[in-house]
Amino acid sequence: MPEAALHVGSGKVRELYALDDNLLLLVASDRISTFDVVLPTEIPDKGRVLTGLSAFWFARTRNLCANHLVALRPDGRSTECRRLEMLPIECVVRGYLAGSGWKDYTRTGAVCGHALPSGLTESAELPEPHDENIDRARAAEVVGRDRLEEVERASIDLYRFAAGYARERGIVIADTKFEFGLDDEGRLVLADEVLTPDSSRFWPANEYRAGAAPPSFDKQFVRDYCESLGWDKAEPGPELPDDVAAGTRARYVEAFERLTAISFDHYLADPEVVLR
Ligand code: PZK
Repeated sequence: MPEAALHVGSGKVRELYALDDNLLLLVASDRISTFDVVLPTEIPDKGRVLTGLSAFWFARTRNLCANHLVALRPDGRSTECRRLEMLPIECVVRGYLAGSGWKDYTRTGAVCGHALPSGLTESAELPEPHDENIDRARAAEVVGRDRLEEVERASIDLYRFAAGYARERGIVIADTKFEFGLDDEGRLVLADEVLTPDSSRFWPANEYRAGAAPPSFDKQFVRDYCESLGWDKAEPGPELPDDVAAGTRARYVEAFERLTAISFDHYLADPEVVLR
């Protein structure tokens, strides 16, 4: 817990504190959720992996979009961020037809107001990455048409860059979610955590094929174990055995090392390596 900081918010596995009027501290815990339930067992260093990955992407996408990152703390799990006026929309970009997008498509032939060609299969790569979540008409009412266009452009540019980069390193980023805010001058700023396994769907590229649901890069052991128990996916979730927790930690570390090409031990010794 940071000293002399006001707690201003909680996510499922993260906490947000105010350091002063202009600066927030975002802290990623080692908690893990599956099927929307936070499990009682932590995954050691998961928060550090996600914080390091997010900082890595912020450093590499500064030319595409300004972001809120101010500093990465030596603990490797906390970042100081500029306090913004957040836009009340979530920007989901899908490059592949998976999860709720696939479900919507099978029912309606469209995903959140984007009509798609007929005959697509589960996990099919989409002809164009689509930015969506709430439908666009509603989003335009909330933030204005010009701002929405700016957010869509930024989201798709960020996704294209990251998905291409990850694909060369053996990871498919099937979809991802961005959150944006505005600074004092009304400039668009990328916020929250970005392009992590918690904000995205990561698949191992060598196991990807259209027509099936590929395994999750990070959570597959946890999902398989939970399915093997016949757990009803209601609270409380099950404890994870040591081998499942250790295997899952290894997958997070592997995602970090593949994407950054930096050893995770180096990150732990000096988190700022991801910014250089
Ligand atoms: C902000 N959240 C969601 C994220 C939580 C809650 N830079 C910013 N400025 C102002 N507000 C936010 C941010 C960011 N990021 C983000 N809520 C407010 C959230 C993580 C943990 F508890």
